[in-house]
Amino acid sequence: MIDFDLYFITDRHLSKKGIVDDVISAIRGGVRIVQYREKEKSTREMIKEAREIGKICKQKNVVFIVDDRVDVALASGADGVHIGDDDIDFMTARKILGDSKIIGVSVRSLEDAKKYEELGADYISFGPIFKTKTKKDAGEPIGLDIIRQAKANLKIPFAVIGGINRENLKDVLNAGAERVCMISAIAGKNNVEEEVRILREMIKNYVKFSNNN
Ligand code: TZP
Ligand code: MG
Repeated sequence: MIDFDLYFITDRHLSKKGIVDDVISAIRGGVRIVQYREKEKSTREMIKEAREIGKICKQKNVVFIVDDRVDVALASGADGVHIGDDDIDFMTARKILGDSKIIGVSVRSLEDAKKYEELGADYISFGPIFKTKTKKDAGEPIGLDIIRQAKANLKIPFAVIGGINRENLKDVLNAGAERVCMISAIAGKNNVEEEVRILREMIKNYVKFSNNN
């Protein structure tokens, strides 16, 4: 079963040094999963970039996921794809990718999470937990309570996303989250490696502490 703590998602608009540099730095800082997220470039450009990032991830044994696009995921040899409501439907993605690839799904409710768990999703991400400027159509924040519900009801791993940063990370960990996705809180930093290291330490220490108590 796929597992990770901090999930880094690329964003070329927020990036200070370019997304390839960010991925290298994030991996140096300790992330074990990277998502290539690109909404505007041509398919050909996406495949080129995804191949470059995928190669870096493979060398370091880091899971590589492509956002939205099953074609780009396949063409770049990615480990899987991450889809939401506006993307290819889950069953079609599974049919194309087969059982060996990872499929993550974005949801806003436990009901949808259960539905995708039953369909065979590998992980779920809930969001936006807080307000976010990164995804314009993310909708209203769903809040922290979903974390308690997910912990009690899901068997597959789940992550949280949306407006999470160094300041409010404690709140999502406190609510029981063990996996956190971040875009701006990492991609917008000058020193991505250092930021990732700090964030991962916070998650590891917190999860260790709460498991001992
Ligand atoms: N899905 C729900 S919120 C979001 C996505 C992709 C954006 C998260 O970005 P940030 O900068 O971590 O708030
Ligand atoms: Mg999507």
